[in-house]
Amino acid sequence: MKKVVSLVILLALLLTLMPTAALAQDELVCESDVVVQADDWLSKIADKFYGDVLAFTAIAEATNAKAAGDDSYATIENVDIIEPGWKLCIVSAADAQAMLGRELGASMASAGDAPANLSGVITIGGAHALTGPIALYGQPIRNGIDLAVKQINESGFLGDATMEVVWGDTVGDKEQAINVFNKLINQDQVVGILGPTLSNSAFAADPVAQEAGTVVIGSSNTASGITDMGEYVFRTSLPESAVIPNTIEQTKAALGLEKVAVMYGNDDAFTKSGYDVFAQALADEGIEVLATETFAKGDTDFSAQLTKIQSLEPDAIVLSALAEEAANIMIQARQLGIPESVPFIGGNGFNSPKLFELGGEAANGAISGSAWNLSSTSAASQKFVADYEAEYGVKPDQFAAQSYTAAWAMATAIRNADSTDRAAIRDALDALGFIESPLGPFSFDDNRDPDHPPVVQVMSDGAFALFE
Ligand code: 1QQ
Repeated sequence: MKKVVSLVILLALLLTLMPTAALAQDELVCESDVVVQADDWLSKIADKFYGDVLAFTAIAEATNAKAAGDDSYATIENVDIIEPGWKLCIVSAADAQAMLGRELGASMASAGDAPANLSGVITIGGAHALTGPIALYGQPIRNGIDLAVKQINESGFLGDATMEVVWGDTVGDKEQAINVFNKLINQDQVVGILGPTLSNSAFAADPVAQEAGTVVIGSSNTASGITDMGEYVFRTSLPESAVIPNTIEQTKAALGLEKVAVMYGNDDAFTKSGYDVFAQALADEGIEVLATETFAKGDTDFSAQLTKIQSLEPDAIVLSALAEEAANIMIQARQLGIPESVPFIGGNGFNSPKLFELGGEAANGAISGSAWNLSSTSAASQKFVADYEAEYGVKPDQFAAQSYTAAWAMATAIRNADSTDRAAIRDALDALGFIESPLGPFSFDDNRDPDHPPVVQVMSDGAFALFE
């Protein structure tokens, strides 16, 4: 059974069910079409088409009546009825705009009515690694948040109120993260927290927020189990478990991987969790693991592990590491003579342009599972990149895109709650629906994790390109 549905994507409108003027079938010009593959079609389609063709809306009615008909455009009133096997017609953005009668991608968030009860300065906490080695992640994260807050305030998104961030430096250390959380919650009386940078810190500090009934949104915590800490814990960062299986599948298909060596940091929640996910994904793909070597934060000499790996002649080196150790490992591997034809494959830890600054040429060709790529064609992403560059003079990285999204999610929840009550903000965040974001239409799943498809990036001449 194949049905054809015209698709004009504006996922932000999905939940509002657009009133649908029936569109004559011959008026539709499909720029391309896509067959719904699986139940998670929505996020896949969003990833592929969001921005070119914004809005999904029902075009006609009586889908069910037409369900059996092949190749006739159906009108739907409820997107939930779309099933695998349906063929969707993708119309141009211009047509989409004409059909919807408004500009696409103009507003960031699918927020409710303007808030009536908010006033003054609403304080949120920013708890990130602003100094020390982890600041290479923390600084772009801070930039993403500051940019979002500036736009939130300039646009009057919170009505009479403005949003302000009180910053605390976690230094990438879990004890510091606990101190910062305690200060933000008890002394600064923040209504919610954005942070912390590392999963390692999140496992220590998020329980403080959970205990105090204060929302915390991570935007770079990618270890398994983060949101299991409680219903006040959210994240906009795709976990390793959502990026790595896809990375291994794609690199196997493209490079014909049969046997790899694995290295991971065994003293960090993120690098250990990434390792577990890699090990499972490699097993699932039937890729042989020739050796598994470990290291610890701050190590600088990796020659013993790499010499062993070199002798085994792997097709690739799978590396679960933070950027500083990753860069040193790459440099030493190339110095030892492990050729560039043996790429490094990593997870979220690689997703910093600093990998190239620290690793230089040795970082070229590094492949990483990611949530976002700079070249995303979506309107929201391109606007974000342009705004970020105008503000800071450099291009954003994935973590900035995720932190920008987290700040907008927080603001949208405050606006929708029309309250600064911590529990009300949590509930509004839980009920967020979709917001537009650089990551694509963004929503939290039932477990408060992000729900959108991953990408695979490759470091090429100092910048991330899509791995294809
Ligand atoms: C984590 C990570 C790191 C790469 C943070 C930037 O993903 O600690 O979860």
